[in-house]
Amino acid sequence: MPDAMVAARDSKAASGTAQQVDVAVVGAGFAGLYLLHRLRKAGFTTVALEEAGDVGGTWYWNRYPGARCDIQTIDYSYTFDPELETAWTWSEKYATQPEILRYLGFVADRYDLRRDIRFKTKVTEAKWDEAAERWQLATDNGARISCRHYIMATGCLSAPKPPEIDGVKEFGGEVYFTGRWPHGGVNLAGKRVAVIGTGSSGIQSIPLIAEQAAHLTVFQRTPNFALPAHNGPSPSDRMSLLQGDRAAYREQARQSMAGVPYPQQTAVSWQLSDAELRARFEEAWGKGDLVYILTQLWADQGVDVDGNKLICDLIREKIGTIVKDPETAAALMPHDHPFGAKRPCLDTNYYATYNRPNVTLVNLRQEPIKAITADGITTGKRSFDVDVIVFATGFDAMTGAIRAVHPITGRGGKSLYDVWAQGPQTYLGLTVEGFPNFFMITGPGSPSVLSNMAVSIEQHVDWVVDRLKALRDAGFTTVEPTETAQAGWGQHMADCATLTLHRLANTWYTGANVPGKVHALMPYTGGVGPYRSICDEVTSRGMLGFKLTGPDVAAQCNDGEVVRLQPDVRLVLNLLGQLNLPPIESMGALGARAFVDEFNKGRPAGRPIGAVTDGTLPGTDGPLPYRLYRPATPGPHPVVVYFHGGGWVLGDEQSDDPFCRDMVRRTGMIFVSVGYRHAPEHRFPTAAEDGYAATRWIAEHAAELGGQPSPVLVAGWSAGGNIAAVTCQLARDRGGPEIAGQLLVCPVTDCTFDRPSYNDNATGYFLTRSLMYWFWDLYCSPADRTDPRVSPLRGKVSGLPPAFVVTCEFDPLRDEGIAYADAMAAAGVPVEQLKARGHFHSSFTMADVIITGVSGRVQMAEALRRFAGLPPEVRRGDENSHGHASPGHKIAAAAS
Ligand code: NA7
Repeated sequence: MPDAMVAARDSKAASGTAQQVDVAVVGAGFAGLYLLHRLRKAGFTTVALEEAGDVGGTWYWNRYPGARCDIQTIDYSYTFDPELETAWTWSEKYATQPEILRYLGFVADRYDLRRDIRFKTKVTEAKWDEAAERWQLATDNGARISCRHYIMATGCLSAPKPPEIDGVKEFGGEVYFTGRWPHGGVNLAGKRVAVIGTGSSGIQSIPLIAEQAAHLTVFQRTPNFALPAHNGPSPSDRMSLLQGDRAAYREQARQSMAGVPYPQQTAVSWQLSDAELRARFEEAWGKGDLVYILTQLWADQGVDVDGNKLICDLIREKIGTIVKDPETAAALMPHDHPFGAKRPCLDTNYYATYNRPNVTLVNLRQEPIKAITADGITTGKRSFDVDVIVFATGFDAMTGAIRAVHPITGRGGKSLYDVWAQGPQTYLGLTVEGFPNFFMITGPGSPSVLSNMAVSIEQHVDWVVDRLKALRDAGFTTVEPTETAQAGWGQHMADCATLTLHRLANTWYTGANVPGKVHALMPYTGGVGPYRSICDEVTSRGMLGFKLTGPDVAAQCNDGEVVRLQPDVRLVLNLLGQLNLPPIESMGALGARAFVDEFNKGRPAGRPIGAVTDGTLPGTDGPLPYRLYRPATPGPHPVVVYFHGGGWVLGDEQSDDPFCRDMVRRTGMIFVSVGYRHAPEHRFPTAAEDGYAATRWIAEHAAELGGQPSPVLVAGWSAGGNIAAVTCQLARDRGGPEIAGQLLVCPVTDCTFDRPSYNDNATGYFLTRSLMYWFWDLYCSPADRTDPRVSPLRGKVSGLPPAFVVTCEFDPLRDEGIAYADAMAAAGVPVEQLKARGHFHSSFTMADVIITGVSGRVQMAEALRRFAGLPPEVRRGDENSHGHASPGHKIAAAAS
């Protein structure tokens, strides 16, 4: 039904005076303005409803002293129109609030946007009208609105949080909120001022308030990490990059993780000397750039507590050198969250402000506020008489402006407030199941506040408007995500969250700042570039996860989850895909070995452990090399005989180095990685017999190797898992050695290729079916393949040591691994299985690359320790590496 007809019918049904538009937008900030511009260009009739008296969104309201952006302004700008970019020049590296507001006004004028904005108008209710397939909006100012699509461009930090402190109404002095600062400014000269809150708003305003006030008392609940902004003109290196190739600069931002054009850092902290770590930190500290220091120091800084703690210690050291009073300095040092897990701040003279004689810091952790009285603020220990209280207490972030502002009622009378009672659920952070034709810009589930908002906003707006255009052109009138797609996005969000350290902090990212709010990490942590590619994939796969309907077209629904891989697995596979590598099996054995050597050089070096030594052991036909990995803790340790992967053809005793090191740290055991001989030079049963002979020798010489005497344990990955499994069978049948347990990671266990995982994952997940065929052909003739020394599933599986069997969802070998585990269990062997969702064949051995593999390796290590009769916990012996120990640090125990 054409919109005009619907509109006519609807206006009779609802209100004769309803304003009829295709799309209604709430908000006239960065997102609302760009939406208006794009929608208008796409031929949609629109109206934007804005509570404020003018454009600007958050920059209209946040006028407190010192308010500035903290992403460099050249990056915090619209990029959709190159002419706009050259028509406006920012005066500073970090523009002030008035300048950003002027910019948004300039944009509104340039594109004549104000004519479609109803200012001083608040939506009081939004209701989906099922019959008309339109949203009906009520406002507090002027006509109702009937629209086909309803888009919330309400920002993430626009609903100020109440102060939650008793007695605010009793206070006789002036009260201000940083998020609602009076437009005429406030004269604080000569006054006794209290600031409550030390988030970004507090940290930006405190130095300026201190300059004006007779006395300033800062009430701090949680100290925050703040870095000097070193504001001034835009840095020349960034400017020349931008001006050198503007399009490339902008594109790099769009594909980056945070929406600012910085490359992905690859060096890991444990590869750097203390001097290099410090030099990198000092450089970042000198740059005054939040995104730089959050992403460019070392690759593990945002994903690993140890890598992160190095930065925390260095910042705490800086605070200690700036702030003269040791007690104040100590109170200002954050200890309860990793750097970056809570929004760090950019400041100008923040820490130095505490050296002023007219500034006092009150540590609310030691003396919480009891009440606000007529004269001031009373803590558990004392009273402070003040003339002015400034609440810099933050916002009901992400959901506040959507959930609580006005009732939003979707299909079947469902209220968004209720639907989100247990935390926000969205598809792509843009849409919600049960709420057709409803969109959010930078909603919960989008990269939003963990990114450069300008870049995310443009991406969201472009995606939404392009979709609306395409749907209109195809005759669809409603679009709504499916339950499956939304649940899948929730799962993907959770998977992404396990990668970062955000889970270790109580912040407004998780809703922890609002009493009673459900805790859930709300922004998408998977990065701006990956998010963009996911949105594009949704489109290219026929609006995957959306139901589309229209009066004259058949309904369409390509249901499904857009991301089923773990986020880091997806990134790795995409990178490998972009390399366009020839199939490994086309390289010949020597070429393939050279390729794997080269490939392995690109991995982060394994982590430091106690010692790594190389040696040889006597095999059946001569010496076999081995590499021994020893923990940093005092021995003797249990010994694990390890067999590397590589399809019996590739790899050597060093090729699973990062995995072995990681497992040594987690198990506290010695790993002896055996250099068994390879095909095609040495075909079946050489690898199996070498594996068994090596295990026998290692068990007999365990004490000489610094290990505990027998029993040993065995472990292996892929073809190495095959050798480990075979070794257990041979040891059982040939009179030893005694084996305490077996860890089989994605093992080859059988010679048939007809299980579903071989078909489901035949291509696209690095280990392909064709590569497995090649491995088998090089190692073993068809006549030998049913021999249990290569197909242990065909052998006797009872009487084997306890086993921990790991299989990965996207691995051709998945089903034969499960079959082997099931068969052993059925035969009475104690078996535990880890069926790793979203992982691929190499997930667990790519230690320090596939971070989502950590929990799996933790489980593997615990299993090995159980097999050896040890308690689950392990002292890694390197907690104090780099001399950065911090006893009592809450997150120390949460090492990844
Ligand atoms: P934030 O970052 O949420 O900061 C609010 C601050 O107020 C923070 O230090 C809070 O401590 C503190 N706070 C909140 N409620 C109370 C009560 N009841 N008592 C004492 N202290 C309290 O908001 P901002 O406005 O500073 O910054 C928001 C974002 O804007 C910022 O991250 C940038 O993205 C721009 P807490 O940490 O909760 O213990």
